[in-house]
Amino acid sequence: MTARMKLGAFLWATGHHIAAWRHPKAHVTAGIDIDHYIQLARTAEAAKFDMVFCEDAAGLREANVGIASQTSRSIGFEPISLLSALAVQTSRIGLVSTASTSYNEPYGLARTFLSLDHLSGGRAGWNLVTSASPIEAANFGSTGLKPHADRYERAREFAEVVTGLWHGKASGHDGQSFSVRDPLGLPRSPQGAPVMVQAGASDVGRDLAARTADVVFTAAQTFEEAKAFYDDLKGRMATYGREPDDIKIMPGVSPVVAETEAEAREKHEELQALIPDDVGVALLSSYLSISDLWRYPIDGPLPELPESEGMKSRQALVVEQSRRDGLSIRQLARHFAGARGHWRIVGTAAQVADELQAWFEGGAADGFNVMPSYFPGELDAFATLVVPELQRRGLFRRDYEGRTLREHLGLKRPA
Ligand SMILES: Cc1cc2nc3c(=O)[nH]c(=O)nc-3n(C[C@H](O)[C@@H](O)[C@@H](O)COP(=O)(O)O)c2cc1C
Repeated sequence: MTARMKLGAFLWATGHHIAAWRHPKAHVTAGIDIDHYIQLARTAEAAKFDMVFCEDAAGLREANVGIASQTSRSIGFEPISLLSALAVQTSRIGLVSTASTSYNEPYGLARTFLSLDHLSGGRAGWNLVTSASPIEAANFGSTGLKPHADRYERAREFAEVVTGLWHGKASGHDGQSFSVRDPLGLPRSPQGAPVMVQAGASDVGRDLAARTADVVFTAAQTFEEAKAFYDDLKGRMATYGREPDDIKIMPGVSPVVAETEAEAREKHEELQALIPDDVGVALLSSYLSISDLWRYPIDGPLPELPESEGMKSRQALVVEQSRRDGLSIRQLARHFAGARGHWRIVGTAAQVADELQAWFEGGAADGFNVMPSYFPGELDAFATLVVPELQRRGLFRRDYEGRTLREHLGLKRPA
């Protein structure tokens, strides 16, 4: 049987394009409309996606409230609460939420995700992040963002405690950052343990993924970048006594798809034209971890930057693209605002499927986290145009074979 790609539907209020909320067909208060999310989850489940995926930040995405209020994600539910509601409105699709190791404790988080796993019949996953934003740090004490290495050291111990609790082994943990006495008052998960997802692509982030993750969510702009990341991460697995196939690598992709190429381009141009320059530059600043990018001429090049203590991999991605393509600050801002640093494909279903197939069969991805530009329109377009094309090519399932998220993803059940 041909290998099948994995697909996630990345939910995000009005859409992944930063100006999605200005699109005439977008739903402006989507972030706090449960019916909107139920509709999206059902669309993704009818299309046989492996999972819905939620990001998170326990704080505003942008320090300047005037700018924050002009983005596609100024309001939204806490995602584990949201997924608990979606668990009872769906029956097969996986439910994955981001949660931070910097602003939680492992016992509480292990309990929350294992509860979600039980109440969904074995469909839960945790996307581990260390949280790179100083804005979030300010909501959890006044000491600011912890250094990158310290965040990851805490994350490593955090993951060890959580997986131990899920596997029924970690009571009695007494470590550097955490001390846990009791087991969770819950039986083992219907899928053995919730699925561990990880998003972080720095050197230490990759090591943590190779050690603990079942799935990695990543950002890449080109096949070469994605392939290099894929080979590097799969190559690290042996160090931790794991097989390359024990981890599924899923880059984000934001397709703009239509019946004809001209129509897809027009849709894309329409969205790009809605980005206010100051919003684009603010988003770029956050990826670069500098606060005063607006001081530099917008039609000039990026200034020299110190290495980030925030999200190292995203900073490197932006700098690399600016050098490769010689882009000005304005051009870079527009480019990244479109898909927030992720890969974008504009075209017909066949063109989108060709590109996904090339990454999948070329060994650069095991699947994709699909990031529709605006909801529900672009998720509907992907489900009705691209999914059938992938199915025709034998690249994607026509129906669920299993019931749990682990089964959908083809992951081993932990002992
Ligand atoms: C593809 C991707 C998605 C991410 N999603 C989130 C997120 O939803 N919330 C969050 O706080 N951090 C997110 N992060 C960043 C992590 O919080 C943080 O651990 C960062 O430092 C990891 O990137 P690094 O290993 O490249 O430094 C994401 C990182 C990547 C690469």
